[in-house]
Amino acid sequence: MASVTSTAITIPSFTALKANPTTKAVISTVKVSSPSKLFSVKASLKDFGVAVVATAATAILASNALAVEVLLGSDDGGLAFVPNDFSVSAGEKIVFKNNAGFPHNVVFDEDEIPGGVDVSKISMAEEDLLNGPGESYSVTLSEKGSYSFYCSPHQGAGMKGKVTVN
Ligand SMILES: [Cu+2]
Repeated sequence: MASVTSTAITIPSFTALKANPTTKAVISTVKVSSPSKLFSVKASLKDFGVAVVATAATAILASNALAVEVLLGSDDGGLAFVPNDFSVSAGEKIVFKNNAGFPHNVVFDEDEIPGGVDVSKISMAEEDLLNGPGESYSVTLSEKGSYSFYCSPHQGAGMKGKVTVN
């Protein structure tokens, strides 16, 4: 106990001790030890997030070799998928990449995909957005057939597309 209080007392806890000397014992055991635990939890979460982002970026770079790229937003700023009607082979990766007019996303229409395909496994969530230049979303479709998709922020503006998997 003695070592905990001597190392963990910080300026905020000193202020608390001065402000309320009658609860000195409680403050020194509860208030002093919990902030250091909070800090360590925050630090490890932050490190974890950075590691996940780095891994995702590496995976995208490594997998671009055999991929079809679809631009999100045309070069002139139009709210469109470019191309908006295309074909891929089953199992071929499709990379949707922010180009202009973002934020965009890629949501498949559950009523216009082959039967048995789980729309939640191929779509971004309606509320998830690609906000920055070059950000991308990749999907691999293994069931043959026709799939329709749209960008939820720009669906009303006609940002829709179709892919045929052969
Ligand atoms: Cu969009």
